[in-house]
Amino acid sequence: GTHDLDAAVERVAEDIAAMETRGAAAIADAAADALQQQATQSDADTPEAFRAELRAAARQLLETRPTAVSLPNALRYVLQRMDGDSVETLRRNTVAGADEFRARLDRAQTDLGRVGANRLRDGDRIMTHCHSTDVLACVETAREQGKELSAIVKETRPRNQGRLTAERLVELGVDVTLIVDSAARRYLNDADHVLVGADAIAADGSVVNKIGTSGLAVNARDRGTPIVVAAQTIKLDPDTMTGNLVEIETRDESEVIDPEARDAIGDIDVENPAFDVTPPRYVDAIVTERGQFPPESIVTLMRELFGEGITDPWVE
Ligand code: RUB
Repeated sequence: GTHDLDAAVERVAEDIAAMETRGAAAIADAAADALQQQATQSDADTPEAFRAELRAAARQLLETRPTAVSLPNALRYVLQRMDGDSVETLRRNTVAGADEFRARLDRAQTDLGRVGANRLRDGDRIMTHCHSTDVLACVETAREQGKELSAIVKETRPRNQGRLTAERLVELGVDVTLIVDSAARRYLNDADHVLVGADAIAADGSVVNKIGTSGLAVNARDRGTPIVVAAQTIKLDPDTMTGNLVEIETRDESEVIDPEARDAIGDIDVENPAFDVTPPRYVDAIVTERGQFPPESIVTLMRELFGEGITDPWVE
C-alpha cells in the first residue's frame, strides 16, 4: 500500500524541514532522490495509482520549506518525465528523469563555477553570507586556477551557516576571517566582492536569500563593493512572471532565543524570518551556468527556460 512506501519520502521531507538537508541546491537534489526512491519502491498496480503516489510524494516534499524554488523546480522536472502507459514504463522514466535532473544540477554548478571564477582575481578578498554551494563552486574553480583568495565570512545568525562556509573555504585553501553579522559594514572596506547565493530569483531580478543579504547589499553598495549572486537557473521562480510573490519562510522562535531565556525577559514577541529580498538595483551581477546576467535581463532568460505556461504537475 501507499502508506509504508512513503517512508523514504517522509525521511527526506523531515531532513529538509529540520535543515539536516539545507541550501537550495541540496534540497533540490534530495527531492529528486526522494521521488526516485518512491518510484523504485512503488508497488502500485495501475498507472493511475503510480502517478497518484508520485504526486502525493511531491506534495509532501513541497510542504517542507516554502522559499527555495529549486524544490518545486526539481519536482516539476522529474514529474514531467513521468510518462508511459504501464507501471514499469512510468517507473523507468521517473527514475531516469531523477538521474538526469541530478546530473544536470551537478554539471550546472560546475559550469557556474567557471563563470564566477572569471570575476575573481589573484589576491582578491570576498565577503560571504550563509552557506552556498554555488558560491563555493566559484571559489573552487578560482583556486584550481591558482588564484590566492581570502574571505570574510559572516557567521549568519541564528543557524551559523557561516561556520560551514568557513570550514569548506579552509579546505579550499582560502584564508578565512569569521565575523559576527553586525560587523559586516566595517569589513566591507577590505572586501573586493560580496559573493552570495540565492534561494529564489524573481522575474524582476530581485534576489531572495538568507536573512541579512539585503542589508549587506545596501551596505556594500554604499561602500562601492560589487554584489555578485551565484545562482543556477534552477533558482529562477517562473511563478513570479505572472505576478506571484516568493513566500518568505518564518522559522521557530527557539532558533533565536531559548524558551527559558525568553520567559526570563518577560512578555516579548520574537520573529525569525529565514530569508529576505534584495531589490535588483543592489545586485551587480547574477552568475549562472549560462553566463553572467545583469538582474534586469533575468526575465528574458526565464521566458526562454520556462516558456509562458507553468504547470504544477503535483496537483491531484
Ligand atoms: C541557505 C541559503 C543559501 C542558498 C543558496 O539557507 O540561503 O544561500 O540556499 O545555497 P538555509 P546553494 O540554510 O536556510 O537553507 O548555492 O547551495 O543552493
